[in-house]
Amino acid sequence: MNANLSTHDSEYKGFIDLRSDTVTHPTPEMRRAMAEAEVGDDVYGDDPTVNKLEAMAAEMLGKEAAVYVPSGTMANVAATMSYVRRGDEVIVGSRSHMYLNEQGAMAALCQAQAMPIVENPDGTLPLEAIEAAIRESDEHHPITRLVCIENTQNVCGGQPLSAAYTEAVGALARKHGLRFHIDGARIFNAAVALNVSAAELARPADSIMFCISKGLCAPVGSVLCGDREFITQARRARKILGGSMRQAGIIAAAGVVALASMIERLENDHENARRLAQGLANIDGIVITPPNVRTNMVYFELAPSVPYTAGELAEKLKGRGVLVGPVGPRRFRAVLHYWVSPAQVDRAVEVFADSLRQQA
Ligand code: TLP
Repeated sequence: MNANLSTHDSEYKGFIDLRSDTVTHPTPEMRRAMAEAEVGDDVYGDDPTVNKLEAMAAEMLGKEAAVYVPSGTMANVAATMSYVRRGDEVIVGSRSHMYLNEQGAMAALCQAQAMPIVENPDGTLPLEAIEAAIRESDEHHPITRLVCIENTQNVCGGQPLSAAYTEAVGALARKHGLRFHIDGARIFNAAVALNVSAAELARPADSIMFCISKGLCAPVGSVLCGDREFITQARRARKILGGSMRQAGIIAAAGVVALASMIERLENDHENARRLAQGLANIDGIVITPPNVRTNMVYFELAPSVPYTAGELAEKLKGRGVLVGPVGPRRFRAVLHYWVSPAQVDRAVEVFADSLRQQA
């Protein structure tokens, strides 16, 4: 582990907080950068710190331009809104954030409909299924406009999607004249896990968004990247969505620190995720699914022998200082991040083991 930027004991009211990487606080370096940030009115393009964050993001993702938005959800919605016309269809994963967790924004805000495709266990959308979903030209049909993938794929286990797979989706999109967007909320986790650059993972796509507010520890926001023309459209979409901010350099400053210094250390979170998975796998009553942990997420289930639901167990764990999110009646997700140290991982495993022993 990188000693300086490894992981730190949680500061959150004494809890070991495994609910998400969205719970991360800014680091001391970020707080200093925020206090000292140069700012201006970003709607006039006058905020030097926002401009710096957008320029760094565009360069790191290998795109011409970028726009800073308040959330990952807004980044996905602004991207979709920039591409589609009323009644168009969007090919998207059935377990993706864009399909499951954005309140149907594709329909509600973009006037498009989703064509959900069931993911493979590794988080990829089968290429044949994507191709089969593309509508033939017929006046009865909507027009297929856009294909979206999620990298890492959260609900499938934080799975990183390879550059070769992304290339294949890009080739399919080009062949059929579709636009291609990546929800790369955790693209840097994927890049670190696969040992490739984020730009390589983004290259075949017209646009990609990533979050600075998750494993990278900045407090607010996401960055949407693409070519200049697309970003002009996305800025318009951000405006109508109410996401244009003024002296946003205060929060963008943390993003600049994140991009400069918080990426390589994500490997520590992946190592801690494997440590947690190994610890949990040794406890009677816990089944890790999928068994291979690739990035910073660990999904697991209670064996049928355990006489409690995930919600009931989560309450007991909370009473003992461990916060973990139930994601189904018997299923949990634990997410590792900067504010969980290896010692806290071991402590969390102990608390799980004890709580399940008491229940037996
Ligand atoms: N994910 C959150 C929850 O909303 C589920 C989490 O705790 O994982 N894309 C992906 C792949 C995401 O996981 C998320 C957030 C978003 C987009 C949205 O980002 P925000 O929360 O900034 O709107």
